[in-house]
Amino acid sequence: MFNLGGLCERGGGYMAAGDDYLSATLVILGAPMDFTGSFRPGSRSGPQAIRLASPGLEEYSIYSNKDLRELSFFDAGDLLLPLGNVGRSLEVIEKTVSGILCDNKFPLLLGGEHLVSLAALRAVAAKKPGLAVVHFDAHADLRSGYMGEAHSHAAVMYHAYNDLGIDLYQFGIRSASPQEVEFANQHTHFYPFHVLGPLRDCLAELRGRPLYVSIDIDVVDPAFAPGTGTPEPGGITSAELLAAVPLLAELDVVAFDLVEVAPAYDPAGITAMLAAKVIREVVMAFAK
Ligand SMILES: [Mn+2]
Repeated sequence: MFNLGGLCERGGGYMAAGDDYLSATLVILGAPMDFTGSFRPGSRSGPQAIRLASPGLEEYSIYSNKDLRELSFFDAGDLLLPLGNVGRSLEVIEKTVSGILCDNKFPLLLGGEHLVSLAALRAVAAKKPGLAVVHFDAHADLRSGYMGEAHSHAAVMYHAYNDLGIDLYQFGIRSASPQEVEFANQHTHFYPFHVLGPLRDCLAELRGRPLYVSIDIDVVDPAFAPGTGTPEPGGITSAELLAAVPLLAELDVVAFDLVEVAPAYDPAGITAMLAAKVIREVVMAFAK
């Protein structure tokens, strides 16, 4: 068994999370890193805000007809990351996600900035040949780097494709450079602006292969999710994002993340509340 002891700081966990790592089928893990955000910082506080919002929800879901209290999942808390050291922080995240996977548990990562996904993807891609990513985001994240830095939250999906050879399915994108659009048209399954319709159309080809799902909360319109570092008007509704989860539940998803919640810009707490609700549905879809 992987030893999480000393790697994480555990506060109040996500509601109804169990105390036992050994018996858990799904592990929530916070990655409180916001070192490369290109606009407004603050996503390092996202995981804790999501946990704190969770008791405002029911443990039972009328969407899935499941109850968190009947599922075996564990909240490992937030990783202790070396502040400001991007490379070492990514190593800590990769090693921990890898350990969780080795124990045959489902990693559910809470960001943090989107770059944390690259670390998790390194761990998952090493264990799951043929991995594809289902990526929900306002931004294409297909830059090779940002201001000369390859390690940037704006470059995460480029490196997933280029360095790790992962097949990319991108939904809801509504912000990109001309070069990113060209790259997407050549190399990724690129579905701008919309989520539910194209996701439904892709289900047949996604079925039966290992998938990593990455949700950048800014895929949702800032009217519903203002608490994020790079808000982009013109997005989907919170209801549409919630409706995507049961579609994903039919697929062979092996790991999941939700990133870029930044509580400092979330005065009414609605972004954290939406994230907490999406996480509840994700736990219900993939924990046993
Ligand atoms: Mn984004």
